[in-house]
Amino acid sequence: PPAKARGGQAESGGQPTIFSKIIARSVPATILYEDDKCLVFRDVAPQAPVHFLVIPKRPIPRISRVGPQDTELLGHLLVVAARTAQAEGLADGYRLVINDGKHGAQSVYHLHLHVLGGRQLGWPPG
Ligand code: DGP
Repeated sequence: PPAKARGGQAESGGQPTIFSKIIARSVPATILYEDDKCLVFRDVAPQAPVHFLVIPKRPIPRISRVGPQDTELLGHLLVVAARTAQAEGLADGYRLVINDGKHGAQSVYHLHLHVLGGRQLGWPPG
């Protein structure tokens, strides 16, 4: 069956996620970029030849929870995503995805941008 045919996980109430452990380096990841506000690392279950995640260090659980105070941070994540895509050689294009909640098939409740590329992607997504 396609990955995530069962839908996403329910949000579990502000608990730290595996991504907090990746930020703290207590869980290993292949890190592509880091600064004081964000971390970029390869997805452990890549859905394309290039698949990495851009996360804020501050653990916002999901995109539907952001507020006006997050505007600058969200812009920064997009700029870092685009710069890292360029560094990864995705000159023919790529896709940015943010999954939100159950219907969005979100499984980790620490906001993250997926960047997928390196092959022709289909549209619409499942
Ligand atoms: P989402 O379904 O949008 O919440 O995506 C979560 C992504 O996180 C999923 O593509 C797999 C990835 N992921 C989950 N656990 C780990 C991990 O421990 N390490 C890394 N590198 N990626 C992970």
